[in-house]
Amino acid sequence: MKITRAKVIVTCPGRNFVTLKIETDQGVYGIGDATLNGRELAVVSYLEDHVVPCLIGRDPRRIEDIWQYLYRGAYWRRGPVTMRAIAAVDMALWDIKAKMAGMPLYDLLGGKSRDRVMVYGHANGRDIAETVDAVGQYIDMGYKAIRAQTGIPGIKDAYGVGRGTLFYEPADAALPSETGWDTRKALNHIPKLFDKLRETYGFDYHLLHDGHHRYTPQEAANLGRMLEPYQLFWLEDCTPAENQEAFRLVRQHTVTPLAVGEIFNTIWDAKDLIENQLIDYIRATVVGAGGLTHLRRIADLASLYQIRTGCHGATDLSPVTMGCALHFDSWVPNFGIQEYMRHAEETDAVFPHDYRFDDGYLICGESPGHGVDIDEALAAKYPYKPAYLPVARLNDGTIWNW
Ligand code: CS2
Ligand code: MG
Repeated sequence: MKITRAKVIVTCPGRNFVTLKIETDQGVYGIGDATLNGRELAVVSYLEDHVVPCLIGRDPRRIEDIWQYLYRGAYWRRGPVTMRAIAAVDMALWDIKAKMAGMPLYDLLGGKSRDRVMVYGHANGRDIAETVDAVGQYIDMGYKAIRAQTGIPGIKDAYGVGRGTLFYEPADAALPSETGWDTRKALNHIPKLFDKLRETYGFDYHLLHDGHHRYTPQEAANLGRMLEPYQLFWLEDCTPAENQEAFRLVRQHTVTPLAVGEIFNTIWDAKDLIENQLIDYIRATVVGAGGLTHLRRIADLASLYQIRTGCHGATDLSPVTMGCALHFDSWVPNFGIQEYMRHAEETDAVFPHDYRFDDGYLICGESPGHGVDIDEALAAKYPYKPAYLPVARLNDGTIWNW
């Protein structure tokens, strides 16, 4: 069996997505996601110019060998562009193998460990009252877990607050828009949001919050401690993780569960965090961390320390990643939760898929493969539109972590 063609499809049905389609001499094809929000075309070139020529003629059944070939063979290991390109190939190859076996992908991974996948949605508002309302709407839709973000008085476009209460799309401008940040104001405001949420809805729902890399370790420890009475499911990205050791200080001072990893590319980004038990949830996902082949390794390492998974699932990961993630989530023994921001209707139409939402859970489809396809004719109607993530500045103009 041979790979005969691999094609990169760029489309913007509401937002930009990069998709890889691998075709074989047996008529079976596979689909992979290669979207890197704000740097999409770098991955397109990496795939078209440097990966596709190496794939033609290879046996698509040799997933592990092709993974190692692309990872070690590049010599320049790791990084978001390389690992997204490898992830796209990996997803497409698992899709092909599962289709050939006539099995849903989870069966090939080892079979289902659960019937349904608990997801969390994003509730946000310009102020506490609006966010409390938005959380209520999610509860009404059946969600058991909700991430809550709010506008903060005195901060221009605080992280996580979108247009309308249910949708949030940060990559909103042809050049990065400028937002503000003020840690003092945030530390004063965020606990009030969770106080109100618990007072309004009680303690039966899981609540989550994303710090989006804004706090120093000491500030993060302080926030974690202040949030303890509200028993969060997790506090995410409380401090940047390039220095994994930074989480030790946070950990020493709070029992609020910690989650990190949406920008991790490999197991090496998480190794110290996991082995030193500095986190509770690992957020690496299929497209970010080298596909299913590599994500499995991260999850297995995490399982030794009772650390559970919480795959990134924002709208900048295409339905292809969501489909793969749901097969992974259905199988992985140490599953925690899956993030689920709903895609726009146009996105869902371009990527026909067989997963579905039901009462706070996503249910993985049963069709052979990962269950997500691309409608190429429809995709062609939505040409690429440059869109960047924002930047953040402190009051004195200093660039901060967005
Ligand atoms: C976020 C994302 O989903 C999350 O937890 O941190 O919204 C993130 O900001 C985007 O994926 C960046 O594109
Ligand atoms: Mg996040």
